[in-house]
Amino acid sequence: MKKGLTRQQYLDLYHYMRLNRAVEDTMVKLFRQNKIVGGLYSSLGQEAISVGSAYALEKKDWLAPMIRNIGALLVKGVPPRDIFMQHMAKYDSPTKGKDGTSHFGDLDNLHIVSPISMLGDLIPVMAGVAIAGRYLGQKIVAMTWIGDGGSSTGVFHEGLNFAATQKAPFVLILENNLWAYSTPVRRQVPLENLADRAKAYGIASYIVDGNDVVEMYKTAKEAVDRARAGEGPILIEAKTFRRLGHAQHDPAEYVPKEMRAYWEARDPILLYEKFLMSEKLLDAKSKKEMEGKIDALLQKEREFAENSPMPPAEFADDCHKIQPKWERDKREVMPPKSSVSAVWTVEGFGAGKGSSGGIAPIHFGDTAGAQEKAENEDKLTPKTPVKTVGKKSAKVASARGAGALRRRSKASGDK
Ligand SMILES: Cc1ncc(C[n+]2csc(CCOP(=O)(O)OP(=O)(O)O)c2C)c(N)n1
Ligand SMILES: [Mg+2]
Repeated sequence: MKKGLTRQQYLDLYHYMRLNRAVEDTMVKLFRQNKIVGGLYSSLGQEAISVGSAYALEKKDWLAPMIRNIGALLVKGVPPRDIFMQHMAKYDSPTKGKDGTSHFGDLDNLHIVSPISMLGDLIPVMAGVAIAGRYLGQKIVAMTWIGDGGSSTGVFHEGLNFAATQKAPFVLILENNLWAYSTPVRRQVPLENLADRAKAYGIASYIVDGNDVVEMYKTAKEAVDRARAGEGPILIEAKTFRRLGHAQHDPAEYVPKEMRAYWEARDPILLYEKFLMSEKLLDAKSKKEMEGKIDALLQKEREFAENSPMPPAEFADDCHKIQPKWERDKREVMPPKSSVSAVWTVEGFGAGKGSSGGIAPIHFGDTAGAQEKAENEDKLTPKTPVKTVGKKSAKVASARGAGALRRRSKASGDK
């Protein structure tokens, strides 16, 4: 086969993209009927990113979606009815109507961390999840998504730097859809490729066509495998386009017509259909069959959601008395119970020299600067111990010290 996946994998990717689009189309109808509580965001034209990247995860792995990642929730196993009910704030929804949009998680079974509205905040959180999994010997990978706009927040940089220093098994998908609200990417970041941000943290990165689901999956799979193998976090920039406005309220008239036309011709589902047909993995009959199945499923799921009651008014009373599920028995999460000991080490830790020339008990001796300093100290320290420092030798030592200081200043370019 052309791109090296199994037949089932090819068809799964197609199924989830179609399901993603159909779920969102249904929600647009619900929104227009005033049945959605709060905003409605769209991933139209970005389905290949959510689906292709989440499909690269194993069941035990963790993800945290953002507003355009309903496809990832579906791949992870969230039933469409939960997505409908959550948006409608129904009592049977995952948050029992206490929250809206896709603000829900499932820590127990599906390993989904609820989205955080503050852009970028999921990065340190998911880096933490990744490290926690390693600590407990679970060999998991954590994944989340961020937009081009979100990649300019402070916490994006703090989070990724933290993940990099901890070598967290973490994959970050940067969906560069060219717009953040009405701000074009070129007006908020002076980079051609946002993947270049990875260089600042010394981590690996990829650039991928976000409208090609197979390339998206293959890239994400490679990144997930590398992160799981201990290579540390990986950043994937997926190039794409936000086909609709920021949310339903935004007609996005600020987007140039030619730009929209260019990307509409590159619809990820239509492109993939062409590929599947040319590879004889799909024909008109099997396509119709799949559409029929999705329609029937969503009709059932929508009916269930619409029939679910709104939460009773009294339920609002204990709105803020949510008991955290993560309050587990301490013994369950402490190291003696885990199958591995902590794996991170600081190379050279404890190997440096103290100011007296002896081995220091605690010293980060792994930086070039510290080594250089230790060598300089070696040169400057007399081989035989000096018992008393006379005026003359003190002058020499201070002159040498000043020389060393000048040399260092020159090397570092200080004026
Ligand atoms: C820290 C922070 N600043 C601003 C916002 C408001 N906000 C929500 S979405 C958004 C635009 C995000 O653009 P981008 O990251 O490119 O994602 P896209 O909407 O294109 O998927 C903004 C400014 C926020 N939620 N968090
Ligand atoms: Mg954007």
